[in-house]
Amino acid sequence: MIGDPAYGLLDDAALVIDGETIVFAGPRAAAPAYDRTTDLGGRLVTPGLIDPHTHLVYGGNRAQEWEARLLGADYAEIARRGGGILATVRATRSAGYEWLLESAHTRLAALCAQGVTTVEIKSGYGLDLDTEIRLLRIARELGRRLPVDVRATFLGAHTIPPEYGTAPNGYVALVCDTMLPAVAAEGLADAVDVFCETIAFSSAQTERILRRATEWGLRVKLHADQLSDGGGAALAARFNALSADHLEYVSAAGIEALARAGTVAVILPGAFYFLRERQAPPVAALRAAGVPVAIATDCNPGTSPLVSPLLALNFACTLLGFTPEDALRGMTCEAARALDLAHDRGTLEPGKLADLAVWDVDHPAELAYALGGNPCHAVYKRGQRVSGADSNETRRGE
Ligand code: DI6
Ligand code: FE
Repeated sequence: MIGDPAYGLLDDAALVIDGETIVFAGPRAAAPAYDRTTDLGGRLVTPGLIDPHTHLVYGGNRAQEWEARLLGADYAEIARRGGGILATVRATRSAGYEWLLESAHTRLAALCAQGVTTVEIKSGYGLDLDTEIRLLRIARELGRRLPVDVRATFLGAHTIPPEYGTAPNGYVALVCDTMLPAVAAEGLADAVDVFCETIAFSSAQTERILRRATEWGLRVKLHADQLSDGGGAALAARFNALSADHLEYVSAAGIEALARAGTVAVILPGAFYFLRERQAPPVAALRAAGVPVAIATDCNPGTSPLVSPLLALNFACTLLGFTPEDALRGMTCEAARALDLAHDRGTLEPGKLADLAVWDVDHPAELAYALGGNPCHAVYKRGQRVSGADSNETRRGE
């Protein structure tokens, strides 16, 4: 592999791992004593990838809605007619726990196979107390079943369910006074998210929910300014949100507010691609203002049925002006910040978890370059190899 300082890349490097933790990362010649070695055959090693925004627990799929959109139907219009998120809510409510768990397991396993070792999973396709709790329990169960750390986010405020169609504030009250306390009491969520948008929750409703989440000691994040500029970024910043996500329509004032608050911008290139959006999120302006920029798959059935972190990197470069290096940072160190996990993951340095992805590539730009295929050779989670070939093998062709 070619050393490339732009990626902080080292040739002929070694990592020394003690239990779950990296204790040395640097030139092989400088490594401290160790008692067992694994030769990775000169392959590229990166931090395990981090996907900081998914909705991967759901019933059904929306392939026919996608067909209708290809023929000219509009996403917001479909939602107003009771399709969109509500179609998935119907399918999710009627699916059993086991089926939801198994189908989500399959999607998460696909992410893990491409090097993901930490994932955020939102609820939001239940929209009643029992189903939202079921989705969050499934998110936690997935973290026990697969070698991946799961951060669970309560997104009860994804849209107004049909039974509250004419009384949206009644649903906001249910979220604030019944669902949030139940979720918090059971320790089922690490954060709370709201879809702040004309077709979902107004800023006043969003603010009410964020205030209540903060009272319960939960960090917040926001689906902000995706389809219109509703002042979502500034609202997220006011609540010291971990992240503001989407941001296609964020204003200059919103960008300034994010920078001041240190809130991470999570960009979702899969949704931009799949909705065939015209308005790209202002990535250059976010960077110029000093906002950390992360990338996620947004894996969901309506706007981003994407189970490939590497394709998310590719779309970010091809469609949204990321460099391959910025894209990789977006799913490693910046994604760790978006989940408040930068203290123990996202880079390869002493003190961080030994969450590693080992790649069959010559240069890191290849991770974002290829369309399809899977160059992931092995994955280590907390120091243990959880996928890939046995140790001490040499690389093909060498
Ligand atoms: N924004 C999105 O892109 C997803 N949720 C959200 O708040 C879409 C979810 C869906 O269409 O099912
Ligand atoms: Fe989303």
